[in-house]
Amino acid sequence: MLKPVTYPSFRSVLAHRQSQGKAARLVGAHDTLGGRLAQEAGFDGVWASSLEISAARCLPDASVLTMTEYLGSAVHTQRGTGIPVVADVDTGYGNNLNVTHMVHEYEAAGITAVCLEDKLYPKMNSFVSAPQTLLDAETFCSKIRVAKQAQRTDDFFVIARTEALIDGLGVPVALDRCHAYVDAGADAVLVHSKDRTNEPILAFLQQWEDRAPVVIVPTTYPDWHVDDAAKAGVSAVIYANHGLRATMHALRDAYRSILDNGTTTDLEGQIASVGDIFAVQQLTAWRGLETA
Ligand code: SPV
Ligand code: MG
Repeated sequence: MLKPVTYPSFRSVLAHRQSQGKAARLVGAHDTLGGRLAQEAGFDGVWASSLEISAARCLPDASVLTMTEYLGSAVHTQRGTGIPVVADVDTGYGNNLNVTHMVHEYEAAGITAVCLEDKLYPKMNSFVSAPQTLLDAETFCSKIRVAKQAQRTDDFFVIARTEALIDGLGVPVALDRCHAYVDAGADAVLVHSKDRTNEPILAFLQQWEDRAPVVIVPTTYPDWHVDDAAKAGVSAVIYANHGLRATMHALRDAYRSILDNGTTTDLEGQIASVGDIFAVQQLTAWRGLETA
């Protein structure tokens, strides 16, 4: 029987992990296959990463793609995946009007959580050495307020992401902004950092007093064990781009091997079988429809 894939909301998954004293773990993806493999591995959710979605088209993560294109990737991922997608919606694609439209569209399409960041539109990926100028805090609070007003169900979850540390403004500014974002209605905050250690995040957590769940993206401080992060007060950890990076490595190795060896014999044991592909396609169930 082929039924549409069902999935819990991000809010319920986060609450469940919190009740276990654990942090939710999410991994970046840009398509259904990535989402399905994340689910198969046991992740709690999928991050519909703007970096991955744009890189999959060899475009910069710089507000080049449109909301509709990001939405399409997030929705394809969610439709085939039994864990919730958290959509990285960058700056909300413009001003309050764009944010409102974005929430209407994402929620109607079945996405249960979005993450809005406090940079200027158009934004540039946080790891690029380029100006990472922030929107003033009150204007961003206004975006959070309209996002929360626009949602149809109580379940829809809005994460407010501050880039204060990315912009070099320090922990006190990150704290001030996150307090203001929670006052404006944010369901959680994401504190991004490109520091090589977890120190700024730890300093943030020590002063945060658990006001709302804290989400982190430990790309540049990869050695912080998820359980230690949870003990320090982190509610969700996003491994934002590791799937894409693993894919690039694997494809390069496989393509090189084919060209260098002149056959694919060496590769056969290292790549998925065609049967494995049929399995993710649920081919047997689909073929059953031919004679149903
Ligand atoms: C993404 O994965 O698109 C993110 C995280 O927003 S980062 O690339 O670190 O900005
Ligand atoms: Mg992004």
